[in-house]
Amino acid sequence: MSAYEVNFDGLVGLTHNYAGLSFGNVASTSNKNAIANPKQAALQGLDKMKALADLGFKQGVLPPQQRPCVKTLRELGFSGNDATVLQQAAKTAPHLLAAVGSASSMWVANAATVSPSADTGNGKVHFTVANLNNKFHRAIEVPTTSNALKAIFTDEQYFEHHAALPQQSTWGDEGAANHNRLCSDYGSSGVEVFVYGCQSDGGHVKPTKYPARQTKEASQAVARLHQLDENKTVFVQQNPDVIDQGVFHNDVISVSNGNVLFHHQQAFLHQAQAFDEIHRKLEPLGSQFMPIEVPTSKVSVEDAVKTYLFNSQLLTKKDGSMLIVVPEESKNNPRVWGYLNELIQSGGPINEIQVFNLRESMCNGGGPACLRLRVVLSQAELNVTNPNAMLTDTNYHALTNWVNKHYRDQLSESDLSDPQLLIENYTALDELTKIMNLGSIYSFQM
Ligand code: SUG
Repeated sequence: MSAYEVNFDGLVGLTHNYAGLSFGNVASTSNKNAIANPKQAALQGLDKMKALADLGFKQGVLPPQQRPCVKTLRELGFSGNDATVLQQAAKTAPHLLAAVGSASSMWVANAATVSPSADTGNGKVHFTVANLNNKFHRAIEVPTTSNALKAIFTDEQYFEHHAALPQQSTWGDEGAANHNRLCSDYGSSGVEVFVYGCQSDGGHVKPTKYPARQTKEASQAVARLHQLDENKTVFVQQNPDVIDQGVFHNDVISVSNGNVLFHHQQAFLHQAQAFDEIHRKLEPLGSQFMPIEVPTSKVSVEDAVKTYLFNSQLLTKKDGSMLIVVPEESKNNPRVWGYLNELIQSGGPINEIQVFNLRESMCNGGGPACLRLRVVLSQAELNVTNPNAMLTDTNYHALTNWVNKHYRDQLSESDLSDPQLLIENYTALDELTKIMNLGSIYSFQM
């Protein structure tokens, strides 16, 4: 059965800022207090979407969330009208205001884990919203993410939505950022590879400096929910040493597409054993596993983290060869750029590079792959997907105008207590709801 990989990119929200909220994510911590440009951030994201759509790739959009999330501040005991809640939080708990003000839902690789219908027991596309338990500012994304996915993939005949796993560290789940799928073609049954950072039941190696955000228990629960066949599922531990060097999600050190797994030499623990299992499970599905390994001698883990070489997108072109989409930071590093040019001339499946300026997102540790959620859809599934969530020319212009109309071009953490910013958010999101035909996914009243 033929199918498409549709990349749904997160639209950057109006409060995009640098608050240093993600311990273990080097870019987030080191850019704390920098001044952000939300308008430019959103336009940079839209430019990537448009360029890829123009190249013929199917491209969708996921909406941002209402921020600052006054509702969460109220749940934490702040009261009065919205302006009072914001001002009190700014005065007595600025870290909470920063957390509820984050635009982090833009990194939709962390929105959910998605299994295509070709892999699941009941033949539906399965979505499990990630609980993002390791970071408070991200855990509060869950309800709106769930509403948004249901507003886009509504038809219950084709789509099955699962609630996020319980909000407790045993079940720490970061969604598709730690999930790869290998297959011969998108519509055929594939091998789903779940990468975890630690095992909660103790006694196992784990990082010592930075947190492991994905647990094995969570990955196993998602595989059960999605009714995946154990002969087509692999669980692999990420190398704890690289987590301690800033690889906070697996998509910072590896990326898959088709039968290819582009990865760093130090990406996984027991790498050879894991690859052997992938190979064994993929072969009966008619596909030869093709790992492309980047040696440390050519690209260090530090360079991988700085340039996001592996937070790239691998996209299959019409002729079957692959395009690699990298952020400008990869081009600016001579070792990484040298490697990439060698790669595309090596005669392998990846033969073209596209470079994008995603600087605003990159400064918070979000590259091309963080900004997208891959959803494999058959033609029938695509036909029942909310068409307003697809990036057509018309939608691109509507969204660009919307950003230009509503977004500020400068924002710092201290602006989050401005009640006017909240009103700007509500006004903009109300309009976006109509552009994207989302219904009432937000809880504010206009
Ligand atoms: O969860 N950064 C995000 C970046 C997520 C990147 N996603 C993937 N690799 N898939 C995070 O750490 C920083 C926000 C701040 O510091 O203001 C932040 O949340």
